[in-house]
Amino acid sequence: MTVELLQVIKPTGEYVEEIEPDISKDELRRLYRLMVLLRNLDIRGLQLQRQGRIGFFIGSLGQEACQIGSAYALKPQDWAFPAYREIGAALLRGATLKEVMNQYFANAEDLQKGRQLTNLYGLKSINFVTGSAPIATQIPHAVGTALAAKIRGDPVVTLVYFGDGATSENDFHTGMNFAGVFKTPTVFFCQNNHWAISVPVERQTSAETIAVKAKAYGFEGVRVDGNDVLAIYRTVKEAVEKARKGGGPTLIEAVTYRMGPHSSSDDPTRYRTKEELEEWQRRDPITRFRKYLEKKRIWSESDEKKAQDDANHEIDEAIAHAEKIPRPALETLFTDVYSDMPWHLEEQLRELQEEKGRKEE
Ligand SMILES: Cc1ncc(C[n+]2csc(CCOP(=O)(O)OP(=O)(O)O)c2C)c(N)n1
Ligand SMILES: [Mg+2]
Repeated sequence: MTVELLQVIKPTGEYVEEIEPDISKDELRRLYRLMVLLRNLDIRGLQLQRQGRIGFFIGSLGQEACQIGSAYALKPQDWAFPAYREIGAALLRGATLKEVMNQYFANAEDLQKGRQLTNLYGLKSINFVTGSAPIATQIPHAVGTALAAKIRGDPVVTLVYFGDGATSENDFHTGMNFAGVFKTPTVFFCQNNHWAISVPVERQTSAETIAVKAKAYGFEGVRVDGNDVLAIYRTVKEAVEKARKGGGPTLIEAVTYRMGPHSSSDDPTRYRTKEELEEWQRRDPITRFRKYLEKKRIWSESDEKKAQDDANHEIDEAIAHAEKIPRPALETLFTDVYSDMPWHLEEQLRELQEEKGRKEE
């Protein structure tokens, strides 16, 4: 029952030519630059939180290949259902850094008007559903959307992101079972990053792998090296194409590692060893992809410097903009909830405005 781990790029940067996906040089470079942007954004995001400039941060350090490789396999009409680490997937699908930063600062330009946790971004125009903080709730949503597409005959696939911890939730079972029975066009993308906050993956399941669980639901499960962007792209693309052709769902287990803290409220040194982290740092997905690009002679030292400088410059600009924008207006607590504001919310809004007026006197 063991499912093998698919790898295209070896840790040395060597690659398996027969399974190397067909991506142009410019596109490969673009994907790498996006991974660099995401890495730098992560580092800066945590710093902003530590400096007290934003309230909370949840990053994806070490999971950049998972995000970029998977989202790149989707078409614009497909839908992504993220958990809470998938800002890289949003950027790939067309979110701008400025929009993302407005969300970090929960300012008046934040499309969600401060209602969501940092990085739980969503944007309708890119079919990117707002992030789910309650673990696994997005799984049945993705399956339901896929079923709707199937009934309507729309060539739409849904891709749902979740962690190893989420596989212990009822919603994982509900979604997997429903998808298997109704053969919905859904790709289940589990980022097995070995930890659910402080709970190791060994405590989530005694199954040999997460991928094998698909068998019990009547569909295919595959295991892919989660630090190999090309292996991920290849695997997700196959699953997406199969789903689009009516072949039903696939469960993909991307084996990776959360190199940073669970969130800005977590201290991983309390539950895992330095050695374990160092072992995974040696498997860094960005270093691996860079070695591959260098082997193919399409990446140089000066490209690297430019990618780093551009990323940091873009982040600086987005921060400078977002920090200048004031907080959302008080009324936004009540607006955008119902199309017509009900009487009890009108009453609460009035009370709050009166209270604010009193304080300002
Ligand atoms: C239903 C529910 N239970 C508990 C939590 C608290 N919680 C937040 S993240 C998390 C760990 C989830 O781990 P995993 O699914 O592996 O995702 P990862 O954070 O590793 O990406 C937990 C238990 C929650 N948000 N929702
Ligand atoms: Mg996890």
